[in-house]
Amino acid sequence: MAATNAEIARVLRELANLTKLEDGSPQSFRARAYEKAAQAVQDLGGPAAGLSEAQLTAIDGVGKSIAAKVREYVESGTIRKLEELRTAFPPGFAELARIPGLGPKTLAVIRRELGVENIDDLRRAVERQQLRALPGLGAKTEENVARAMERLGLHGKERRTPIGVAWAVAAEVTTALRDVPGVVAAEPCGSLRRFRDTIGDVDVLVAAADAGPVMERFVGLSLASEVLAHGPTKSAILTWDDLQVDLRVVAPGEFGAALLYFTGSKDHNIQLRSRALQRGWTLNEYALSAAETEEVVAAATEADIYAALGMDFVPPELREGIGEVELAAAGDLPDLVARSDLRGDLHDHTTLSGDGRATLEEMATAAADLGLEYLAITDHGEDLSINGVSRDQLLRQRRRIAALQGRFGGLRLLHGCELNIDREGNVDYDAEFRAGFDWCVASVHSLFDMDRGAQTRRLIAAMQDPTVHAIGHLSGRKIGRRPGIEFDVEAVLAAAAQTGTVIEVNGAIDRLDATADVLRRARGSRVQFSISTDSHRVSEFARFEWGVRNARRGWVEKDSVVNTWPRDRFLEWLGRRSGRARNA
Ligand code: DGT
Ligand code: CA
Ligand code: CA
Ligand code: ZN
Repeated sequence: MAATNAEIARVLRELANLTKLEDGSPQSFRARAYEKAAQAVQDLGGPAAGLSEAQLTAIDGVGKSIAAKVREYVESGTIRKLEELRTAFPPGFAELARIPGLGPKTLAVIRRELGVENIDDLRRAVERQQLRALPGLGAKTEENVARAMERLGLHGKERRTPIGVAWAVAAEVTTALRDVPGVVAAEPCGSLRRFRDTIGDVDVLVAAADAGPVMERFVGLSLASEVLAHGPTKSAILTWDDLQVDLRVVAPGEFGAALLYFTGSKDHNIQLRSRALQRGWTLNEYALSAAETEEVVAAATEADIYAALGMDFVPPELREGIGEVELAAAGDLPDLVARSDLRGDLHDHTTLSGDGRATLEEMATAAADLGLEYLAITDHGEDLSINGVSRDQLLRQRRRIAALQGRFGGLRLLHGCELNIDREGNVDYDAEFRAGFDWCVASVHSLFDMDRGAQTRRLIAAMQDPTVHAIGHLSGRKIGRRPGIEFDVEAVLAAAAQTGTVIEVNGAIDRLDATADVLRRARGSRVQFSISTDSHRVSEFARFEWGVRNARRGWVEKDSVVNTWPRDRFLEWLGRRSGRARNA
């Protein structure tokens, strides 16, 4: 099978990360070129593997030398330069670059002077206070590194990987395995299928009569840096990101039982097993069967097993053993939002924001192609230092939107803005100017370290502003890189309900914000949500899937999500809400 675009992009990103180490600079020009090319390949309409070197070079963002490397990868399954870099910087060492404060230069010093090659070495060096003695480091850096390691969950067996990294790995593995002759299904399970925001290891389950060819393909994958186990039906590899992938192959007739078992969670499984026992049955990874006769009651699909246990099907995102089993038995599960329910997107950027990569027309065309009924263009407010937009630019954009209205099938364009919440909870421009927008999202983009009380006051003040319709990415976290702001969740949710401010569920996979934990705490309240992609390029509309999964994990019901509403209902609600704001 030819390499997919995602696989090629993954390889180019690895080259970028290793090149930063080689060049001793996070700003490395060559690394930036690899990153740009990775994005270009990922956004490509057709398969990059089918293109000649000349055709690859013609892609915006792909130069001649990278085009040659892509061809080398497609033809040989690897790249000489990459192999060289992998030898120079083994996976455990490259992973250290994830820790804020440890730039390529510092890492090189730590390696040379202390022999630190991986996270365990680093932890020991920090414990022995060896970092502070090195030239240019000091006690402060050492403390920052220690704190970052703890925050990122980077110690020993507890180490967890951000879901975005694990998701891409699982997609590459399942895509490759589905291509093996005889494979009936290949699905990620475990915490990834439940959509936890960090992943211990990736579990993949395959249904096939003959496991042999699947195993061979798996241990030969180009993303495998090491084969940890290679058995007849069970294998495990380590990726270049130092992430473990467990593979299990089962007979198609047992797939449901195995999927249920390996999806977990452990608590959910334990509760299902005790329900089975009450009925004189046993439930394991092979089947639900009669305890005495071992006659199979159900095994082929998860739905069969739940039905036999007298329960509604429990969506994977709910399987945490926190009440979902009882509710499923009573037929009372929440009516979770689904991807097909979404009819609009309420947080999107264009090239007008410095960080947007698609024009207004390109965004509108893509949204219309997706079948969306409304799209809010929300470029950055002027207070965002690098990417902010002036009043004049916004007024011009408003006129362009008015002129384009009706040109994209049934798509209604809304003119909006992503405002910045300042220290006190004030937002950009002035109230009168803001009242000219159809839709305003207000987000925290600064001052992540203020205390809990100050952050809570700040969020609530922004919600009380009548021109603010929604709060974007509530905590501001970046999974695995930056913790979110701390705030009083109950108070903020109460204010959202009271002011009628929508809480965004941001679908960017490194954000997933509001978090599932916060969303669950809104259960039974009147808080309303939006599931938004925060797209900065056309390909990012695909983030809907992640936003929906995170919302489902947070028990969010369909009707509480305002962008599931048909256009007329949404616009009518928006009109009433904005009218109230004007009279306030
Ligand atoms: P992770 O990898 O830490 O993010 O979390 P999981 O949930 O993926 O856990 P993992 O990889 O250890 O195991 C995958 C699933 O297999 C787990 O969710 C449920 C099932 N499982 C594993 N070990 C046990 C066990 O000892 N008892 C039961 N009932 N189920 C288990
Ligand atoms: Ca796992
Ligand atoms: Ca596992
Ligand atoms: Zn933002």
